[in-house]
Amino acid sequence: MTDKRILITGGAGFIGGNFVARALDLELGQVLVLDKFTYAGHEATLRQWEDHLNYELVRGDICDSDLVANILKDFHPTWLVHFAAESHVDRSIDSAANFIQTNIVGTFNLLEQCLSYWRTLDREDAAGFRFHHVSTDEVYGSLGATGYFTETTPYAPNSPYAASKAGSDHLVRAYHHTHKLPVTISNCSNNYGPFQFPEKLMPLVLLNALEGKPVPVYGDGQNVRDWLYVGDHCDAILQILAHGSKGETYNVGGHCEKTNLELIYALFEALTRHSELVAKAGFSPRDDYRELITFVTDRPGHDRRYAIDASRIERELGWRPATAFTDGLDQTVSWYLHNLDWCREVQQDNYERSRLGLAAEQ
Ligand code: NAD
Ligand code: TDX
Repeated sequence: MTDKRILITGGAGFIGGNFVARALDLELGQVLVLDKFTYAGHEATLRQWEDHLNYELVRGDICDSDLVANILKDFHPTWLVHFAAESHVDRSIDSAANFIQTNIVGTFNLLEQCLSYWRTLDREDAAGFRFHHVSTDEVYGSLGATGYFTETTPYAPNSPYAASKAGSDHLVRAYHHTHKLPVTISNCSNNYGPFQFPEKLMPLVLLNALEGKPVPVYGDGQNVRDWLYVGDHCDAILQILAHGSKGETYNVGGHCEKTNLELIYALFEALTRHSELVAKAGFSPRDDYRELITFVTDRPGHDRRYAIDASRIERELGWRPATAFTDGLDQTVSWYLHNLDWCREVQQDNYERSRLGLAAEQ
């Protein structure tokens, strides 16, 4: 057990929820989650920790200055790990206001409050404090058939989501450059694994395939993403927090480029490997899941290819993705098949919200 005090924003979401589990399993210290529980935040993700002595939860908005200031004063964090965001590209195309509010204004508010807090710390605590900002490869825009995003690739965000994340990255960088606030930033590729809300490609395909529903493929299905198992992303963040240089950015990726169709076919193969479990869960295993594929209208402005050059974090911090793609897929398929109650609960929660007209608000 170490003595870290870790404030985690967005800990009820996909990657944040996995990070909470990592921090508690590794007994890093005390964990406090600050989450607004939007449609993407789920009690079911954090329920297992409710009685854990090293875990606390505050429901609230990162845009609320008084709340954030009070949490910082009372909890006295050594690390703040900032996951909270609106994260789904399609939603940012439908309506971008929440993305600007949470991703830009919310990050600005956290920085302002952290700066005030950090200035009250004694020399040793101030030197040890870290604000880690979790960002995305989407800020770099789209690649052609060749090349990789490095930490010096110029920003060229194409979706309102990517633009809002780019804005937040610039603010974080500026608070270090101007005020010397000890920040680090990671720009990571597409994550997959347990607790991902089924609006994102991987869990959506999985659940639709199990239920025999159409699997929607945008455009020609040839867009390329670089896939990383979520646990490996959490480990990269921990390495950066422990050993990264203040004010620096680290690209994180899986060396695992797949077209969307390749990814979907690989998922179907994983489902076939798990046929027994599929049947046990009450679904009919299919001979050929490919017949479910349905090509639909492309996402407007759909980035063609993302691929990360992660050589900096590998060279300087010794991090490498530890989970082979097939192993990660098997773990993910198995997790969803063993956690269908989680899927039903988060889908029901989302259904209730849209019925009550909350989706546009939160
Ligand atoms: P997610 O949508 O699953 O979870 C976001 C969480 O933030 C939810 O729990 C939500 O309730 C919370 N939240 C939203 N607005 C809030 C607010 N105003 N105040 C407090 N809490 C709020 O997101 P994710 O996929 O886990 O992504 C986490 C972070 O990682 C995001 O910043 C995202 O940009 C980044 N990222 C994601 C991926 C990916 O593949 N999912 C890849 C690279 C980077
Ligand atoms: O139904 C679908 N059909 C489809 O073809 C969905 C939901 C997606 N797609 C395509 C669009 C993308 O090319 O699959 C690819 C992956 O889509 P998403 O799961 O929506 O992820 P993406 O848009 O790549 O963004 C993700 O990775 C980077 C996360 O949602 C972001 O938060 C992260 O920053």
